[in-house]
Amino acid sequence: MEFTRSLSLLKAVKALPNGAGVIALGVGTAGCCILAHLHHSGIPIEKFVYISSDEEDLCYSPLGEKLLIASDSNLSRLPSAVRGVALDYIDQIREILSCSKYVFIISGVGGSVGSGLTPFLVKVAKEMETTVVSILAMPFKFEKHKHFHAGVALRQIRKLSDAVIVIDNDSLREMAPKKSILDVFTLINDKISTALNKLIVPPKGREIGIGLKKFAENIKEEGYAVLSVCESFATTGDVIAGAVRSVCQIAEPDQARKAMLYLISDGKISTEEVATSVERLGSFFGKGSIEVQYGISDMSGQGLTAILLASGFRGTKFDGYDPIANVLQDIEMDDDLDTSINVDFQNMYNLNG
Ligand SMILES: Nc1nc2c(ncn2[C@@H]2O[C@H](COP(=O)(O)OP(=O)(O)OP(=O)(O)O)[C@@H](O)[C@H]2O)c(=O)[nH]1
Ligand SMILES: [Mg+2]
Repeated sequence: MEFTRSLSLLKAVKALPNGAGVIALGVGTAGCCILAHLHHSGIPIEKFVYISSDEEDLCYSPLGEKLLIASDSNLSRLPSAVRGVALDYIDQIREILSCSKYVFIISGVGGSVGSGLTPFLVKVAKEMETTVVSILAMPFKFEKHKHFHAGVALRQIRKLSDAVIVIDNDSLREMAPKKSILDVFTLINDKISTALNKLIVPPKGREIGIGLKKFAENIKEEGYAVLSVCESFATTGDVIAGAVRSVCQIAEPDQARKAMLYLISDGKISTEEVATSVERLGSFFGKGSIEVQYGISDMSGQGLTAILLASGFRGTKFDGYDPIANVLQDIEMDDDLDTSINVDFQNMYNLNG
């Protein structure tokens, strides 16, 4: 057991010396904010890049590269129009992505910037033959006006990316219903950052880990992956049940094909508890037949945290956010991304006339 663990650690380190070749892009307000948390966590990623149409989004961290996709304030802010403006920045985007092996693209969908730029960035990254993992925070239930753009963007991003991790802001919000929305975002972003850190970073010290290679292999398949994080001072069983409940609110458990469970313990989790938890998860998802990768670290005095990433879901509850795609099922009207460009017909007319 010890030997196998050391061997996988060795492979992960070999594949990823100090995160070389790994790039993380934060897109729009939510994406830049989540990226700043991740950046601050010290995760070994070679390049952090903040991209938005709004300058203030680029200031969440004093570090990292920044790309402002500046558009005229008189122009439409529809996602397709933001994408149209981004066409002028394609050389800079290719330069950012050059030499990348893995690209994490993080955004909140539903607004114009994340929904507009994320599918475009995924498309450019895939043309450069890198592995693209998109990590998407979905709008709250009450943000109904954002659901359509979120649904369309989610479908486009799923089609283009190697893997898509969906995060339900609502399920994480339920942990602190009385807090202000900005405090809730800080809490959620912290949880996302801890979860990615634990799942991706090779294990060190008193840890059993998963590492980037296994992480990518596990989620790189058809369908969606769903991330949930549950914290509690109760038992291991309770904290895992909380994480499982959050996943089941979003997707059908029978459809899951793989799962990763990471437990941050208070130093008191027994081998028996770990074995039971992993076995229960395996029998709960995917009609009782899925493979569960697991990781553990000890942080005394912190209570218990269960990070669960289940993958292989053919759909999620967010499919309903794009009713047109639901009606058309698998029929694609246009394979390419809808992109609006601004043409000044008045000036064209004057030039010709
Ligand atoms: N997890 C998380 N979600 C956020 C955060 N900020 C906003 N969101 C959610 O992400 C979705 C997209 O919002 P924004 O990121 O603000 O939108 P945008 O891409 O900047 O686009 P615009 O609204 O046009 O500026 C919304 O539904 C928000 O609820 C954040 O810091 N963390
Ligand atoms: Mg914004």
